[in-house]
Amino acid sequence: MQHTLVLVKPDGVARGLTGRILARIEAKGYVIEDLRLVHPERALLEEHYAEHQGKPFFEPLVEFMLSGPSVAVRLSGDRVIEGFRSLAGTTDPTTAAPGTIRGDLGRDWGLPVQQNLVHGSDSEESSARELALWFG
Ligand code: DAT
Ligand code: MG
Repeated sequence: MQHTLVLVKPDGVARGLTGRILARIEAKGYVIEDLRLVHPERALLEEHYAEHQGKPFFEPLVEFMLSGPSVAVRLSGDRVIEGFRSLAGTTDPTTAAPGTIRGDLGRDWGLPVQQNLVHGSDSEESSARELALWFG
């Protein structure tokens, strides 16, 4: 059994898609073990996205994540780390496959790619680190 951190990012919360996104996660059979609405501080986001520091999209990404609350979810399930990333679709909503959260619900008309609705941890190491950051 694995755990992962899922975030419904500020665009997903602002567009009122939290329920639809959580419904897809639950329909897949994953278990919501904890859930909270978070107004993150810059320091939390800089740590969360530490691997991207120095990249050109880092600052716009952090600013976007500061633009409103996110819903943080602690999920459990068999192979949930790769399973959720598969459900989310690839990073860019324009090319994310239909049937995925980003592919079906992500807006792709001229919006920056960081507005892609969800985050999911990408390894056991990052899920442990990220769950500690968002849930303490
Ligand atoms: P993912 O969220 O699919 O794990 P990532 O970890 O590579 O993607 O990047 C984190 C976020 O940063 C991603 O959700 C959107 C944004 N991002 C990634 N690559 C980008 C790029 N080339 N230009 C703008 N934003 C980008
Ligand atoms: Mg990532």
